[in-house]
Amino acid sequence: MLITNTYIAKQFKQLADLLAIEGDNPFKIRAYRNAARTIANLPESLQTRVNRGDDIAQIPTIGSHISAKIREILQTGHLKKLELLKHRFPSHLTDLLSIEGIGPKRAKVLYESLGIDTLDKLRSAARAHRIQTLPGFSATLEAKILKGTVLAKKEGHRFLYADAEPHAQALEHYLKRCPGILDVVIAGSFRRRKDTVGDLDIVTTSHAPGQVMECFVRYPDVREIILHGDTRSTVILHNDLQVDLRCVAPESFGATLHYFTGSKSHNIAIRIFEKAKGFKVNEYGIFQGKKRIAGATEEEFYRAVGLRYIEPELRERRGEIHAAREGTLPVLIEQNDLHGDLHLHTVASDGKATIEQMAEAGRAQGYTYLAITDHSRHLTIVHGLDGDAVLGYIEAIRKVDASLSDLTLLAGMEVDILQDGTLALPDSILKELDIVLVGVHDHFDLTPTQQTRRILKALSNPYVHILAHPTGRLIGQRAPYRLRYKAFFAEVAAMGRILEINAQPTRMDLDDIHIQKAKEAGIRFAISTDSHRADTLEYIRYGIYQARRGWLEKGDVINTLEVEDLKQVLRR
Ligand code: DGT
Ligand code: CA
Ligand code: CA
Repeated sequence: MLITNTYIAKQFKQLADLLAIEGDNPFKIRAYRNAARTIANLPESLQTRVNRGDDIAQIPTIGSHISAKIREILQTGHLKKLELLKHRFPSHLTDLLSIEGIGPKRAKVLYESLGIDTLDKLRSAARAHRIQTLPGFSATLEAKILKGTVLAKKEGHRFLYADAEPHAQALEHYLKRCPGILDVVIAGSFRRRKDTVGDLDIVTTSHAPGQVMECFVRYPDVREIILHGDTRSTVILHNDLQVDLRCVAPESFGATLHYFTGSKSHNIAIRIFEKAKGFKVNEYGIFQGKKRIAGATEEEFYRAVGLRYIEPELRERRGEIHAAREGTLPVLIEQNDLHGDLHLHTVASDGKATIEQMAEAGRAQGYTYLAITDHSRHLTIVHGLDGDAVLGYIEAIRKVDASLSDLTLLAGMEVDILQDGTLALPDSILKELDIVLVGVHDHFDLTPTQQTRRILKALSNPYVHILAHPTGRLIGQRAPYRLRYKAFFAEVAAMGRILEINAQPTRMDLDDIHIQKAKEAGIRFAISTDSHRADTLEYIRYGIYQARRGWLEKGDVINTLEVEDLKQVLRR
């Protein structure tokens, strides 16, 4: 059993919190709090020291009473005294203490009079104004508590890019019509097209920043104003999304935009790099002494520091600064480069649209080909197709294809990878298909070695082209399954198999980091939407963003090929 100092410190902090809510002796409580702080900051593990025979009672603020308790934690994994207290109070009650304005006494009142024992209940009660009437509370305190709970929620919560996008666009549209405003750009992780965003950071320019602030905080979707300053304000929208807005003079626009686009590590790297040249770089510009050398545009900003312009998606300190200096930055793929979508479902399995409706949607996207790739039947996919049904399904696709002059339909399937790495359909059927995707839909928890072997075995089938949603993650819901990535990518490259970049907003799988690694290993990709409805083919842009964050160029992606060249690749 490995017991860290952080864990021990947490036990003492919880003990102090619960004793305080109970109303125990303040001196005892303070002693536990001090001990928790000391332990959290110790340079060496207490477990190591006790094993070595050190007398830990000699450590300042510890003493014999607390050192006995530390030994108890090291031996049993917990504190009996704390476990008893925990039985008396609901498990999340101490979370209330993390909110500014709530100490143990108030937590006790909230719990005993309103039954509040979680941050969610606290937030609802504050919103319903049920807190201000309690003894020892006021309307002002209630407002402060509400703010605190909203922020606490934000800390632990990130928004899917696709969920934040409509809010960002609506706000941008509103801001562009504010009096006196010149430029409006949504910067931060949103501009870098990260698959999730913590908050929105907006950079604006104006000669009258006060007016811009006034207009911003009056945006109808604002639920709370956290800060209303002269050149900077922060609000929370009704969906809990926080928005920071800054307003600067036009001559600082490029430098400010660069700073708030980030990422933080990209910024830090640029700064170190520039200090060597004797420049001073800050969010308002690049200065030599007092003289501004650059700042109005990002292009000018990069030029002044001796670098090529770096696309926002690359600003993650993953080699982009070196590449910008050497002139080896990638020419990133664009949505117009794509000629088709290679992963679509229809009513033949669990989709909602017919082949014809999907074809119509593909044409609206400007595509020249689509792969229809319904599921094979398996335990987890009840509506999938089995042996005989597949032949009729291929027939149906070919028939629609023959009726279309401007769009080629490829007959494909997404075939389940079974636990042992074999496929849910026999080769005799697979060989009838134009394109075969395989995917994992169960047994997510194999060991990395087993999972790697399982998937590689499936990919070694000569009829297989593409691995769909390669890591199985669902953002915020399911972690990726564990693989031996290095060996896996090397093998996939050697076999010449394609990895999918699945553009469903909750999947975004592969992710940016793995895309970059897989590319370095020599792998090619397909960017597809995995659409189950006709109106989600436009999700393809999320896949493009992810591909760009993974440094992909047009040549790395097979659905940038014209249909005849694609067929060549699939024929192999
Ligand atoms: P997020 O909101 O968690 O999705 O990620 P970002 O990248 O939008 O981060 P955020 O909102 O905390 O800050 C926006 C940008 O401001 C960030 O990308 C870079 C810049 N920035 C923030 N803090 C620092 C800092 O301490 N140093 C430097 N150099 N830049 C910073
Ligand atoms: Ca942000
Ligand atoms: Ca921010």
